[in-house]
Amino acid sequence: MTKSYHVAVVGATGAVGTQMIQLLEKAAIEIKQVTFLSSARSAGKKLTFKGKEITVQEAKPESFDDIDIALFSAGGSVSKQLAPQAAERGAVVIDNTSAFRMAEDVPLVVPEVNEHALKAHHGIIANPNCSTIQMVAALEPIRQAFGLKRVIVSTYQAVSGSGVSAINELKEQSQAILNDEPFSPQVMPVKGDKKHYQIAFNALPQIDVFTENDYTYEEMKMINETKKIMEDDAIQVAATCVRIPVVSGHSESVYIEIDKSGVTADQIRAALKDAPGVVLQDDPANQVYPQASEAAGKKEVFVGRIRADLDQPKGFHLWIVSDNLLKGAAWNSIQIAESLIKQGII
Ligand code: NAP
Ligand code: 3JN
Repeated sequence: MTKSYHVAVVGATGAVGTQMIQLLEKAAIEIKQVTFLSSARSAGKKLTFKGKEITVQEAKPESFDDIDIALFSAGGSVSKQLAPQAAERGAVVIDNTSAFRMAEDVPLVVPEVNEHALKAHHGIIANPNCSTIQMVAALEPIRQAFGLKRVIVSTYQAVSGSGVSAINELKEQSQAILNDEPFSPQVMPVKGDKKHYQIAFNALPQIDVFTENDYTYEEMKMINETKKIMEDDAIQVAATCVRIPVVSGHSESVYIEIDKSGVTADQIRAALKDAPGVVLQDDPANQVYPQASEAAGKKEVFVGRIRADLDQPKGFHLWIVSDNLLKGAAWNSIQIAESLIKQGII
């Protein structure tokens, strides 16, 4: 008999939670019941799932008593407080926040890269940061074929990565500027940081707050998470993360150095051509390359602009684009849930 699952979405009213609910409707998961959780602010709000109205409830430890799979995307502090309680009550938690990503006993999983790591879970599984996910999904086939020594990435990240309030700020600010009206930044670059700057018609080289080494947390997440997912601390990684006035779709300019000598750009393309979850869009003569506006709403990671470095024989440049709320967050979480079921882990 097919097993069926009671699935909870924590942060159901948010930018990521909304995508999770839509993807759950079509997921390869037999769902017997859903529970949608938020803060007290949205408790009582009605959401639709497969045509039925579901009332959002305030997330509390008791909310997880009967839950099989709990998808968390309500921020790190909510996960720190409630994810261990949910796991203790028997749920398998798939957590979208950075709260447990670097914990030794928590698998950090991108199914196309390290699906095997799921077997070692102890109740909590971490979903990586969106910018990391799309990068490692595209680089893993190259690493498998030619080895990977070094990665230098600059990101061009959409505001939806900062939640519903950031999307609203970009739209309202753009309108105000076009109408020649005054505006006052309240959210970007980081809601909780001291200063706020214009995001419309601008580029902000700050995502998340700064750490002691002058990298931001977003940059350090990319660096540390890449090594953990690829299970190789020797890979050299540097990141510069930039917010741009795009609603959906993160873009990344990525420079890599591989281990093997004598590899051509065509061989890199060949390694990516049939890679799972990856779509090659690389035809400069016909101006074909990935764009955020085209990747938005799609689950795949798009790769193009592949070229050999002109000075470093083992160096290559790539342009990697994906929908940050789908493969970068909600879709990767659903894939993890589907993989747990497929592997008989839950
Ligand atoms: P958002 O649009 O601001 O939504 C936040 C959600 O969390 C809302 O549903 C909110 O409910 C809920 N929430 C807030 N405080 C809560 C509390 N105390 N208890 C229960 N629920 C609470 O944010 P988002 O963009 O969806 O992101 C949410 C989190 O997901 C982020 O903080 C981050 O940790 C993670 N995230 C991960 C990635 C990734 O790279 N994998 C990308 C984006 C976000 P109300 O409606 O009641 O306020
Ligand atoms: O800004 C982005 O494009 C991605 C943001 C992700 C994010 C936002 C707030 C808190 C995270 C994350 O997933 O790393 C977190 C967090 O949980 O630390």
